[in-house]
Amino acid sequence: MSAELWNSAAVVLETNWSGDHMVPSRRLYPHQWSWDTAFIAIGLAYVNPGRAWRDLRSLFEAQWPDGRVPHIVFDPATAEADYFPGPAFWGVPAYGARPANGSTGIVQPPLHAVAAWKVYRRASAHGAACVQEARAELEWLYPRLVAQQDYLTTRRNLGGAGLASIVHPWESGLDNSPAWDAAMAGVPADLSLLTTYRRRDLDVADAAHRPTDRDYSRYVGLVLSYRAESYSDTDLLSRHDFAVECPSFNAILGAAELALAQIAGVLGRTAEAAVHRERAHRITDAIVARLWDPRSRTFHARDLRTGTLSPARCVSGLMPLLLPDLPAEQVEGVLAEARSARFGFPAPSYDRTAADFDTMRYWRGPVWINVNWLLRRGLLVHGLRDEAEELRAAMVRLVHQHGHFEYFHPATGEGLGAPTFSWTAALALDLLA
Ligand code: 9WN
Repeated sequence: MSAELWNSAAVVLETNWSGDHMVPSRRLYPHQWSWDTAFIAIGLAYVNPGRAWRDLRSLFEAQWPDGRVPHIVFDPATAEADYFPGPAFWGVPAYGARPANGSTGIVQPPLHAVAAWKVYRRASAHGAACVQEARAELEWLYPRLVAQQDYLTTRRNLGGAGLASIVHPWESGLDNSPAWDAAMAGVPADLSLLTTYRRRDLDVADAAHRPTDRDYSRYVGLVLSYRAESYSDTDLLSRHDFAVECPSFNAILGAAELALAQIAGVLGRTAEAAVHRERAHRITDAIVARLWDPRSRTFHARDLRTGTLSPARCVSGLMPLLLPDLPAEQVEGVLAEARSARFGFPAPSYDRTAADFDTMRYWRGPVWINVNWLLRRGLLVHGLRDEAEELRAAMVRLVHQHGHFEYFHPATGEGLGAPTFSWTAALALDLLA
């Protein structure tokens, strides 16, 4: 089974390679996405480390002067009509080394330091030249990764407690998660906006599996609001309708500091390594102080506009397990939540017992491999080897039986969304290795 799965995963990554970057899916997502690039690099490390570095470079070549790494880097060879919202809609000047590429003005979870560290660690399996290349790539990436963290922990520190806020659901990577329902209720839903724009995703995916038009009208409205001030973060809280501290985004932010500490270590930057470890510690403390709910014993998203925690119990609430300093009370709570009837292995994106659990609709129920991969990593961080192995085996079975789909039905395992999806294939390689 594993050779067959390995080969099919390698084929997906070969097919989705576009010269200097990987697309998540040829039809649905024909550009480069930020956190996809991180997951994809983790798999490419096994079959083509040169492309893992190339992909990360292509993304960071589009980094903005303020340090933000855009959530999409557009491919100028792809027509505007092939993805909505495309480069003309975002209206962002092309920054950096690839001037023909536009980008979006929002971000995604900063998993790239974790990915770079994993690609580096794998290099020795490919020989001395590969180790040399990996070290040079780390040198190139390190200051850029630091700038990305600095952007998120300063300009996006909208709540003042040291966590990064997301200002659009797309920034979480968990687009229509119920975690945003309460906060999104305060965002005007102007359905007339969609008469001006055309949802390209509905041409290539089942409408019942995608966010609704109401969601999209809010997504578009939020981009228009951020775009109106050229994506400036100054005074954002007082003039923008969505600002949330997400437990998953911030757990990845903390994990990135720990990966940066490792990277700084191999680059001989000992003093910086200590600073990264200290930052990770502070992020962990802030996540516990601001996002832990002692009644539900899991983490929830905080809406900065109302100061309240979302009542929804989502897979994002399990992600702080990624942090090694997480206190025992929180580790136990999250583990109990993960093992409960609400989740189980592999974990669905939302509480199975919730009245509005939706088996088909994107981040409102289906199983996704990337968040389960992160959950497994969290289990390993806390020495929960049996649980980690159970989850690994469940993920491998799912992908082997149903294919490299974007997401999966949480009861039947049926594949949903894009059928040859890059991060599912890439992470399958890592799960098999
Ligand atoms: C919007 C590319 C991306 C992922 C996200 C996933 C989905 C985009 C969309 O696809 O979002 O960014 O058009 O729905 O939710 O996590 O990065 O794979």
